[in-house]
Amino acid sequence: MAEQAKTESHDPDFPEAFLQFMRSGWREDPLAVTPLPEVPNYAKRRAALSEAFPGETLIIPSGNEKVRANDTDYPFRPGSDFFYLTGDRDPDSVLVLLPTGSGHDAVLFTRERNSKETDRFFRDRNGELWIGRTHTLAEKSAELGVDTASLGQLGTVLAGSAPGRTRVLRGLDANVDRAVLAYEPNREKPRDRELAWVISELKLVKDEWEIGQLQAAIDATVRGFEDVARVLPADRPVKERLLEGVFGLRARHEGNDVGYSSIVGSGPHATILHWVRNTGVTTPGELLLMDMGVEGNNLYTADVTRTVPVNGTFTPLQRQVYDIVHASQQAGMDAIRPGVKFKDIHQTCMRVLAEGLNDLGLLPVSVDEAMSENSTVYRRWTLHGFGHMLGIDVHDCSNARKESYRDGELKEGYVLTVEPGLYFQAEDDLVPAELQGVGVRIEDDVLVTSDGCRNLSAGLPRSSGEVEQWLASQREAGPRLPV
Ligand SMILES: [Mn+2]
Repeated sequence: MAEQAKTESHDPDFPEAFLQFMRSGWREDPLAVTPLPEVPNYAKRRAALSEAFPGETLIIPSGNEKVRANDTDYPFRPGSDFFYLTGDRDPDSVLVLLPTGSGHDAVLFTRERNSKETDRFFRDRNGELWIGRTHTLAEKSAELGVDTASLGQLGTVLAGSAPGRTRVLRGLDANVDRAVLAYEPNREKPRDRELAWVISELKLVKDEWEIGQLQAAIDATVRGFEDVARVLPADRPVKERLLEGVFGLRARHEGNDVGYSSIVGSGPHATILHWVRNTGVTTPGELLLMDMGVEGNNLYTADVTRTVPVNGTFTPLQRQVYDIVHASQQAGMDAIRPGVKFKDIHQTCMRVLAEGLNDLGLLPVSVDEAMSENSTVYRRWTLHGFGHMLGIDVHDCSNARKESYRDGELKEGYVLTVEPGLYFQAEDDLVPAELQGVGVRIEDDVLVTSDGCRNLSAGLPRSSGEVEQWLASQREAGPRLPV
């Protein structure tokens, strides 16, 4: 990228003649802004939050850019809760809900433009000459349907906020955290954490618009998996990063990005839950596990995993392991409906896995004993829970209280993953040699409906036979670009 125009050793001087010349002769074209169609959603969410905390000031920051090196930053993504309440994508912004007699006034404090009126236009790293046209406060207000104010005024507002009547979503913006000291007299009812969990719990039930956003991200993810299957050779190795890159192209082209670092695990890498280095190569005869999701343009993400036999056909033992995981996933999906406990879905999935491990002759104790709370030895090979909430975050609603999530009941409108797996580490001497280095996970995204659930990622095959047919037909169709 270009070097930044600020005072650094490699910067050119700014002779007065040059400064004078740069200050004149620019036209100012207005930005055509219209309210985003999703503006009512954000207003509705702010109203729900307002209702939960009458008479209190609520402060929700977007977060700041993080330096990668020198003048290069990591790509910025707004804080998920901030985005959920505003739709604003800029760093440093802060949403403040100020109490009024009847509710709250929402004000979005945000950066002013570095427009052509000041030298920052061409000298500042955030000048518009460097980063392109940004919104005026009025333009941002019109687009997002919320009052805006200059970030420069935020300090006064924060300094005036009353302890005991103010809550901050902490951990996002160190300046905001410092400006508003925590006021937590009651350990049982931590005020700032209560704000975090209330927002998380507001996010549990997805409305029609959100379900549409998730479905679009999942549909793009289905196409991304197809793209990958089409370039995966049956008979020779390719780099895991080729597959990561092909999926990433789909994600950038159709959405905002990938929703999390893609896991492309060939052979024994499939047993490493967070294998994101993707430095290996595929091996015909082995399995390939891919956990990848497109994050859509409104930041809702898919989270899908498929495990495929690289050469096109499962060996009998690979198929046996795969079919156990598939049966576990199906049992979980069959059990999902409103009123069922999240925990019970977990137990349902895990019991099928434990029974499968028993069939494989691996459990050192009976299935019942393995499933008892004081044993759980089966977990050596299952490693993680059956799933999690999905939304703007891949692990959505993570600040929800235990009683409304892990220990709670499912409700209509929840979207969650169902993703059991079996993992036999390469160095596990308690499993036969042919199982060492075998990992299988099948992950789908489901919507809880009034009487069950709907698989939003049904566009991809799940059973072993269907996976083989799908892989064959994708290969037959041949490689394609997203356009
Ligand atoms: Mn997942």
